Amino acid sequence: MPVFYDFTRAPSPRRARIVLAEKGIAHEVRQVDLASGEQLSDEYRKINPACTVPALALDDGAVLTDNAGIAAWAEAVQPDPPLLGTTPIEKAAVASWNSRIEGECFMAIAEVLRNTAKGMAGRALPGPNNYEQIPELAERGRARLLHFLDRFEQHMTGREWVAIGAFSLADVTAGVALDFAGWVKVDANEGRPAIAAWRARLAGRPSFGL
Ligand SMILES: N[C@@H](CCC(=O)N[C@@H](CS)C(=O)NCC(=O)O)C(=O)O
Repeated sequence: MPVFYDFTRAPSPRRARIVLAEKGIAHEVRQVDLASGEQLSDEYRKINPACTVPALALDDGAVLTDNAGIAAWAEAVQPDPPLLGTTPIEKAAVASWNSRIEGECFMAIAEVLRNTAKGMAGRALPGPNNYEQIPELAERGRARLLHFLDRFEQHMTGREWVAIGAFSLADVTAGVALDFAGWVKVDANEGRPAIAAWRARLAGRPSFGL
């Protein structure tokens, strides 16, 4: 059975956790304690040299070391329910929105958090190398996040799901990202009724409670 390397509180493994749950893919869970730096231990580096979670170790010994790989693998081994779209144009829309949300929203939040949190001093980026915090990046990240949310509210107005006419990976990424925005004290629902209604739909899915 695949082994899923997780840290329950962190947003990135939550994305993969939701995908595995939506697909009904059985797996064992091992927690990697990011709070105590276990991701940097020699033992975990052997599993994922990038020192990040999520990672998914497959039965044949292959290790998938990021959300992109885990989602692609999950869709291939368990096509139902589809999360990456079914027609060519749907697949393009899901990939495009997923990439935009990662770059314009997820990364903007991470910029704020990682460049301000005292516990992340010297660890402004995840991974095997240490980087100092740059306070200006936190300011820029907050501005980028707020601009993204305003564009996203316009996009979600009159829509049920983010990328296509059905729940997809883009909803997973965006839903987790907007919960993560709470970590930097941004309430994505405030003054944005379309986002609030869509998040209420997401909250009704058991996978989002994991
Ligand atoms: N590209 C990775 C990013 C994963 C990532 O950044 N994970 C964070 C937790 S949210 C991490 O492992 N951080 C370790 C650290 O901060 O040292 C993915 O999405 O799969």
